[in-house]
Amino acid sequence: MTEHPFVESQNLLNQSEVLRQRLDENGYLFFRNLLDHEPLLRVRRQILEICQKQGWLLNGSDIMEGRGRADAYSGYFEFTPVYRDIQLLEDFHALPHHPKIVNTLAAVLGGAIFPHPRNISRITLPDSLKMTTPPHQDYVFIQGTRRVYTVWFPLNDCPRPLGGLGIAAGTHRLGILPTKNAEGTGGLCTDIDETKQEWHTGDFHLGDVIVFNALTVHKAYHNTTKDTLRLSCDFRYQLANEPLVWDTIRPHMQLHSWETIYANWKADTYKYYWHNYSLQVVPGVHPAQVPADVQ
Ligand SMILES: O=C(O)CCC(=O)C(=O)O
Repeated sequence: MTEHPFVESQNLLNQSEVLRQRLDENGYLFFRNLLDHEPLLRVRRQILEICQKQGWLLNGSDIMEGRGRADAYSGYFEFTPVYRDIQLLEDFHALPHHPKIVNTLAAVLGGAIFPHPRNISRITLPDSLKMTTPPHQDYVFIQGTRRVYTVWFPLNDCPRPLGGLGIAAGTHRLGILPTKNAEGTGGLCTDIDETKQEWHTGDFHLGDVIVFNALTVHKAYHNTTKDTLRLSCDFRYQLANEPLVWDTIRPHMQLHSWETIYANWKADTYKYYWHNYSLQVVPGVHPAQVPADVQ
């Protein structure tokens, strides 16, 4: 297994052709300090307030430190009360529309961008090795088009011990790979030899963003801290004229209807925004049933 620091692309933001070539070559783009901190910290605070209400934070700690209990949840049923409240947050659902993300992707992909509304936030517990996201391709979970891109960023500095991401550079060129059942988020992993990949990784700082193709194999690292929660977001984007499946326009995990999610929002800007697009919706299948390309 070889490891390589992320190739940084923030100096190429006004050179979309070079960015496109780099994305085609490595399967990802990493930008330092792309996003202003204020909206990220606002969402961080709101998520941590929900965690605190649920008793997940360590007593007496400053809320923004995100110091949490390693045993805060042990499965879906204990996780959902918190995630249900996160999915109601207007500021969380506004983040994927950040102009720096949308404009960068529009320039790189060369057309109008559709941000998926199925927004995901993650809370990874300290010392929770079994929950770490295994190596996988997002395509099997998203489907629709192979030209769909994940934008991932942490909601605070995320040095390696807090569990950042690793990208198996160039794996998007291998097509859809076979999957197998696995422990950890998603429950499925790509059936590849991890030790033979060139893993690109590094410490994330607040505001850093990684963008990768849905066929790029990636994984999380263990949160090995004793008492710190790792908070992150993953949002998905594609060209508006490419196909997508119905689940893409449903709330993540479908814990609420959109109507419930919108009930207390102050602004209408992002409510049902996909009605303004002529989307091409195609059928999807269970992730385990997505056929691999013939290798
Ligand atoms: O944050 C994680 O643990 C996994 C993120 C991921 O796999 C993704 O964004 O597709």
